[in-house]
Amino acid sequence: MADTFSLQRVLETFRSSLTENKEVYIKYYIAGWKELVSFMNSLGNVFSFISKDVICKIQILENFLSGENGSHYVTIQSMVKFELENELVDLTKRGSHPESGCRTLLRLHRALRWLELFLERLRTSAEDSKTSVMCSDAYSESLAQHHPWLIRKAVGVAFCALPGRDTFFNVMNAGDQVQVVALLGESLPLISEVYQITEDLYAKNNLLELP
Ligand code: 1PW
Repeated sequence: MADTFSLQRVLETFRSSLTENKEVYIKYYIAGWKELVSFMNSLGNVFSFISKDVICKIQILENFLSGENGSHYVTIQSMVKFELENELVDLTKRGSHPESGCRTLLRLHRALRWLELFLERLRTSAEDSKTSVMCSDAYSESLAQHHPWLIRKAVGVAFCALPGRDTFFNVMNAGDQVQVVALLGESLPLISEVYQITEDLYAKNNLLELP
């Protein structure tokens, strides 16, 4: 994992994650998340409880990928097919498969929607906009609906400690604000496409509410 975040690399990993027939490579999906973790880490310690959970989920998926059934975990599509056909997913209550690939990836998938909404707000924000407000608005619209009260509170506290808009733009490491905005404009449709493909796949298989 590189320590210095670069928005350009996020763009590249999400671009690499799409196969020719629009499936999603788990390897690159994870790589994209690793970049985002390094982004969160550069925003300060307040985000460490959030990045810890993401790192843990990345690790679960990496273990599947490098495990004996690794060949079934090449794309999200092949993972869903493999785990469902072999009854490796707890569908209604956590039981014998509490950490399936499907439920683990679903958590990252929901968080990706937050990220997408937040980056879109950042991209179109005015100079005096507050990152904490953009972050929490994006959060309420997406991920918060899947989090219990305690987590929502803790996430809210982390948002309050976020650095300002200028720092965000600097941390993205992609030139001046005009260049960052342009790169965001290029990255967001890709992130959004990966999100939508996953969403449709999960919806089709009734997996959007996995416990
Ligand atoms: C500034 C850009 C940051 C974008 C990264 C977004 C990551 C959001 C992750 C929030 C995690 C909060 C703490 C953990 C909560 C877990 O309970 C939750 N995990 C997630 C990723 O939502 C649900 O996982 P669980 O408990 O069902 O295993």
